[in-house]
Amino acid sequence: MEKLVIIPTYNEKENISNTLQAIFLLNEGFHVLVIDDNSPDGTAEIVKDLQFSHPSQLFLEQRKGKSGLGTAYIHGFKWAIKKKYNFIFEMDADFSHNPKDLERLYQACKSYGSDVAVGSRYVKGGGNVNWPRNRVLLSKGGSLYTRLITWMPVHDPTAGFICYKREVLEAIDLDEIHFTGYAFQIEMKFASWKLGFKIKEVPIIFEDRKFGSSKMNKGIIKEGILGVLNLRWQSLFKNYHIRVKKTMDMEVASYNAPEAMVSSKL
Ligand SMILES: Nc1nc2c(ncn2[C@@H]2O[C@H](COP(=O)(O)OP(=O)(O)OP(=O)(O)O)[C@@H](O)[C@H]2O)c(=O)[nH]1
Ligand SMILES: [Mg+2]
Repeated sequence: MEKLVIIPTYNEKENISNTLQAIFLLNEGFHVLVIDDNSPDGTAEIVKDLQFSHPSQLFLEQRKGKSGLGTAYIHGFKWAIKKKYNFIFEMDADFSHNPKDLERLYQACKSYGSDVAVGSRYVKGGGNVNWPRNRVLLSKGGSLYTRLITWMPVHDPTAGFICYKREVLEAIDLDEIHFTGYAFQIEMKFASWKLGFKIKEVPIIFEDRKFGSSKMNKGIIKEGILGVLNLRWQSLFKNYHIRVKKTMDMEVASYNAPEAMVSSKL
């Protein structure tokens, strides 16, 4: 179990099939877990059809309704840890993230010593293509704001194309991550950084989606603005790094949980 790409989906019927095929065509041994929130457009049915041709590579988790990108990833991270994948990726379904870049993110962690590799638009060689001016401004402004407040040394803190070593996700108490949108992406990097993990930015070109519609909304922006302040406050006065660090007791509890369930059934 080496590499798992987690893709959250909500109404991505125009994109999901091509995205999955593009990942499998790489022939680099990536497994994919789609987390679908009961998309009314039938995204999950398309994934199920593809599972017939990729039974040992493609997995699907279906949730009852739209609960946000953050909780979808937390669900996927827990699934990946349980299955003992070594490298766990975040990726959008809408081709904004080029599947061909997956291998460079992987190599940054596997061969060049990073714990977290961030596909970054705001380092040399990276950029945005076809994104409306207001979205670029929002993204760059948000990155600057996050860096000024948190002092986190990441140029693209809202990026969502990422490779984590399993050890990073195991070290974070995932039940303590409550944000759902951009703030979720910022907090995952912030927690990794606060726990002392090495973050490396790998340049990527981010392209605006051609099909389907954005799930971006004002609530996500508001959560981002307040969330960054909250993270800084907690790290200054509330021992953030202790709260977010998974303790040995928790590890033992989650390790014992399945056995406890089995014996109670017996
Ligand atoms: N499971 C799940 N997936 C979601 C949810 N919201 C968004 N997604 C997926 O998360 C990924 C990113 O969402 P997008 O709407 O593309 O957000 P974005 O990339 O910030 O915005 P755009 O650039 O405008 O597309 C896509 O694959 C979406 O289908 C959600 O509530 N649940
Ligand atoms: Mg998108």
